[in-house]
Amino acid sequence: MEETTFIMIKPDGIQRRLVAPIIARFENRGFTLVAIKLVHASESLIDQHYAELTSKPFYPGLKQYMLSGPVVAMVWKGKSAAALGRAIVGATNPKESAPGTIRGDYCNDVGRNVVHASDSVESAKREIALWFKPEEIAHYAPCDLGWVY
Ligand code: RTP
Ligand code: MG
Repeated sequence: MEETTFIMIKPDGIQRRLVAPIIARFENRGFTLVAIKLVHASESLIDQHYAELTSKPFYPGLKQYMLSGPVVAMVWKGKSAAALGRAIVGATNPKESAPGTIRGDYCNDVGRNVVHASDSVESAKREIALWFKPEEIAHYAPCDLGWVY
């Protein structure tokens, strides 16, 4: 089913010049970019984004990492975008992130894992509303020649 998901390139992804390769993976998989911006997040935005994790022992380090530089916030649209977005990003634990996934190709530390993907359709809706105003989401039909995706 056609869905949207929230994908974010974390500060280390930008510092490591991985913006274009990460975007390419979503384009290559046939997803359509409908929103994108570079944001240096506020503390409150990160607290809201990771609201479920604020009591975890690793949260202070996670927050410091997420505030250490700008991030690229994006909304991607396509079939099963939330589930496939997670598959493209790969597992949280570096020992389980398979080669071929973004994390499996670029990361070996859970605390420096380059990219975020919404973990469900419901999380995607919440995160998109948190990071984007409705008018920042583009509504357009990708050129469909009948044989591209
Ligand atoms: P994300 O939300 O960033 O896409 O990551 P995720 O779903 O794969 O993992 P989640 O459980 O939501 O955790 C969010 C981020 O917190 C950091 N983390 N550190 N044990 C640890 O030190 C630990 N566990 C999680 C990671 O940066 C993870 O992406
Ligand atoms: Mg998560």
